Amino acid sequence: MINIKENERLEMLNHSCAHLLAQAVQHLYPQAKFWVGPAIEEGFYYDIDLGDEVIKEEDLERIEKEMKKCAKDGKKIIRHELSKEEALEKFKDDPYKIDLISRMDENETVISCYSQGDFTDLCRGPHVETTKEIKYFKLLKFSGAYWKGDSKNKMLQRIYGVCFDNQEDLDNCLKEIAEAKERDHRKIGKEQEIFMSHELVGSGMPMWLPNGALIRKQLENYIYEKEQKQGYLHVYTPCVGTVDLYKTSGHWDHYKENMFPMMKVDEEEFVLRPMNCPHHMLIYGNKLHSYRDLPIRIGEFATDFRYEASGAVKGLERVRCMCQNDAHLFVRPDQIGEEFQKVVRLILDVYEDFGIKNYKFRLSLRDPEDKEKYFDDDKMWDEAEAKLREVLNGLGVDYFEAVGEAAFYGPKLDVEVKPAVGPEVTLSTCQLDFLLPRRFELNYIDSNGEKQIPVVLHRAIFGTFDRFTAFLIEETKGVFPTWLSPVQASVIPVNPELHQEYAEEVRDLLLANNVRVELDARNEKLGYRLRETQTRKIPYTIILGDQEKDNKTISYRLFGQKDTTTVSQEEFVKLICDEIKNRSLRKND
Ligand code: TSB
Ligand code: ZN
Repeated sequence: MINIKENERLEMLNHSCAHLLAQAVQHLYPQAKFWVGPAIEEGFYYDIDLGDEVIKEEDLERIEKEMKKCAKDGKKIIRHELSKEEALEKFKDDPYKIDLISRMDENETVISCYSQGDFTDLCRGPHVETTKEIKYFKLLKFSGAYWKGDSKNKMLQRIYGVCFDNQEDLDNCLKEIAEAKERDHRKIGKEQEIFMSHELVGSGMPMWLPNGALIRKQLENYIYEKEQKQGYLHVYTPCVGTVDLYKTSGHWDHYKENMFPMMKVDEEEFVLRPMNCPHHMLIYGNKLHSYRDLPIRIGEFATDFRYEASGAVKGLERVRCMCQNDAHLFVRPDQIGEEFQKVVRLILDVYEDFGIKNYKFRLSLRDPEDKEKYFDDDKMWDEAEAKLREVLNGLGVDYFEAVGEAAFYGPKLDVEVKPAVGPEVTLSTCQLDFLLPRRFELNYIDSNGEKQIPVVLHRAIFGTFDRFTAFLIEETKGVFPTWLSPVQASVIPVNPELHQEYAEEVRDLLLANNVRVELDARNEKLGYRLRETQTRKIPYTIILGDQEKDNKTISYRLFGQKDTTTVSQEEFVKLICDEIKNRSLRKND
């Protein structure tokens, strides 16, 4: 998908198109007041106060028509400069513009406006020369958006659109948007009955349906095996903790706005936990440790609750109740490099197993100026950041650095992926932490019998099962590898009257070999039943007729393919079971 912000001409054109949108809206809704209308990566938007009016789907077309009319007039887009006083006077009836002007920098003595015909907007520019240039555009969607993004403020109407220099580019972009909508995990998740939401459970609280639960269980088994092989110790802990626990960890001071409010039970003050680190710190502290015992890797598939803004929650990707594939690795300072390297290798290994190629490593560092967010120990930060860089360079992986994105307790490596719709999100993460072990007074006994403080690596390979599943749905477009498919094979007797018995024999054989199989002996046409295996994206369709029955063979088709292969029962069982056991990617990928 093209990034409008990376192309100066397109950025200017989209910004001008936002003004054209505002001009059209002003014609159609004389009460309209305008907040801001920037160009964004996907095009542009404008936030508009329409009084009590709420934009509806059919309004977009009407506004678009008016925009075309305004553009045709071919009015020149003219820049005027005003002093701050003049600007305040000119826009005195518009509280939004007054707000913008009064917040402008002291040094900004000249304020610019752009006019096109009967419409003037406060704006830094630049813009195209005439509205005639704004020809190939489309309004895409609308949503509510709180003024300044604050839910205490008024909800404005946000209208999105995109603009290009020619029809072909616009068509391509619209095609990509349509494809992305098809891939959206919320759409596929519904069609394939993976998850559902219900207002009685609450927003950001999806429920995993049997198909989704099955996929999640496979993911759990997969990563559990990998972690066991690397010596992780898995635990179960409660999804609540006391306020004091989170005061000890520092989350109460640094993370409170992301937490659900406190609840009182008897004399104890509880919170739903947003993170599992404090519980794992206590588990480490439950025993004495020698330097020889380290690293100690405590893992958990742990449920967490976070307050995410209602406008931000999204399907399984951004939820308020999530399950992390979490672990905390307690290491000696001399083991940081090796342990961090192991985590990065595990991430690479897992992504390869899933065929995931579209991701970026982001090394998140502190902002040395921000003494409030980050604990104040420059030496520790510098050493930690250098260590992570050294490992990444040693492994030869590509990464970019992001200043100011570190957690309050240390620098981290994040894996960034782009969902079908919306901005990039973090999947895997590995975070170095010098602070929590101190706060929990953790230690180990070194070779001289002295107490030393361990370092902790927080890491989540899948991130959460929720977000990883959302991403996997979009990556695969719902065509999961056989080992993850809720139904792995569908057995279809050509004529149920003649072939049902043999079909049942084949189904039972596969069931006995732990294949998730269904028998479709419904009294429906063969073509109809075959089509259904395709819409349900079932990996193997087994078609059994006279020949198969007489020869005790199996004829199968892979999802998305027309040709049929015939093999013996033994061969088929081996073929499908090997594919499942090896967790192979789809053959036709
Ligand atoms: C890795 N304490 C660490 C842990 O030990 C931690 O909680 N890190 S985190 O805050 O980055 O969260 C871990 C992962 O959870 C993120 O990388 C991201 O993939 C996932 N995640 C975070 N917020 C959400 C959410 N609202 N919905 C779904 N997944 C989320
Ligand atoms: Zn943690």
